[in-house]
Amino acid sequence: MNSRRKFLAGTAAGFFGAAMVSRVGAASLPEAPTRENAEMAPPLFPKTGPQYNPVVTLNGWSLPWRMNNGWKEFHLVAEPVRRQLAPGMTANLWGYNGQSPGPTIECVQGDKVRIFVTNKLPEHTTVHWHGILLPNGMDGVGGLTQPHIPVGKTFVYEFEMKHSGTFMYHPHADEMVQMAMGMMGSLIVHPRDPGFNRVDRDFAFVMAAYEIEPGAATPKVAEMLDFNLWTWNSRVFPGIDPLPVRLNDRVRVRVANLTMTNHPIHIHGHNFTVGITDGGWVPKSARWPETSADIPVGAIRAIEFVADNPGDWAFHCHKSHHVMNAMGHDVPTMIGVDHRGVAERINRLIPDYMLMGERGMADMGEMEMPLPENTLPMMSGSGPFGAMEMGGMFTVVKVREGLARNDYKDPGWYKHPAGTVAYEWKGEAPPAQRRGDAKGPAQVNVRKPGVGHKH
Ligand SMILES: [Cu+2]
Repeated sequence: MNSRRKFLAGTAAGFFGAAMVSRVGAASLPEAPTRENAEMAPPLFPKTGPQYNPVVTLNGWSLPWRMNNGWKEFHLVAEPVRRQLAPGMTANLWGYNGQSPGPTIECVQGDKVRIFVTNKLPEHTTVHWHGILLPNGMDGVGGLTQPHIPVGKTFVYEFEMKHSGTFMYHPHADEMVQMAMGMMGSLIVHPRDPGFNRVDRDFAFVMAAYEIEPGAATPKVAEMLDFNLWTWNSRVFPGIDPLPVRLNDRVRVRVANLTMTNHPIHIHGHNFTVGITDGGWVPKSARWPETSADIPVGAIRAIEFVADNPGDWAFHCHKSHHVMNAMGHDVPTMIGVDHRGVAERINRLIPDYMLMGERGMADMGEMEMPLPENTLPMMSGSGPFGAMEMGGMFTVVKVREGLARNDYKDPGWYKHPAGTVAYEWKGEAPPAQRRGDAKGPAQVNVRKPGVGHKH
């Protein structure tokens, strides 16, 4: 993280003009820390103000803040960013403070927050605080509750965090374009009592979908349904960090959905309950066990479980097309079709042409196919047993004994105790018995149905 001092100095004339920041004065505009990479930052423990148990943002970070006369002050800068979706592909997005999504904002119930928003986009914007109970004029709906933030200007939002939970922020200005470009972030309000529903590891991410044609870098913002990159915090597998957790930790994963479709988020080897929605905490008596939680569009669910089963557990969206990268959907099914020689003949005309295999598509997980610049294989990632044939909204929860309390480093692949891995049957296969084999062709008696049910 480096500071934005250069930017502040370079634009001082336009930036510290009379119209902005009236209440607090230009001199007290807080720094806007920025970040250039997609590495998962360690939890940001509070140095001042009420204590809380911070979250860890998947491939992201939390925005530092400062206290000013009882107000917690943050500074978001809306701006074009470059985001690596996974090694091999970088997208031109819009985001906040150097990255898309923007940094996670963490505060505590009862906090008075003041959020400065500077607009460095090529068009106007606003910020809406999704799920927060606040005064109408702070709600961030351009034209309805405030004038839009013009290019180059800074607006100030001030409100008290009345209830704890999991929320998000995103523009309510040219929404289709600005959200399709990646403008969003998590907003966490911790309970006043740090012991309330406490967990040992608390993760957060926002889901976004992009349509970026192979070889391009800027999303097609007019796309409504046919996206080819399904992301968690604007990353796709194998670019999404694993979630390392200590055996028997209480774990929470807060998932916000800003795509155009629902995502059934599924975990292996454990069951969970939904502990929070964007409306608040779910009472314990109203929770039931699940292994998939469907997260509707524009909604948030925080799942909670005890990580009592050691291993590397798949954690993914259960829509099979959402665990693929950059795939075209107009590929014909070739299973069972003998098309030997066809691909070779087409290849003479279109050198990189490839057909779906007649045995399925699994071969593509291993194949080293030449790809255009700046795109990702549809199925990729390799594990200790070979190709994982995944992409998109997929990662691994790594449950391990003996991790240190705040150790979020990847512990590597799970070492299975002897005799606990599925194995090949090497005995003799019994001869296949077919129905009727013993007596020759089966006899079929057909009887015409009569009137009524007697016959
Ligand atoms: Cu999905």
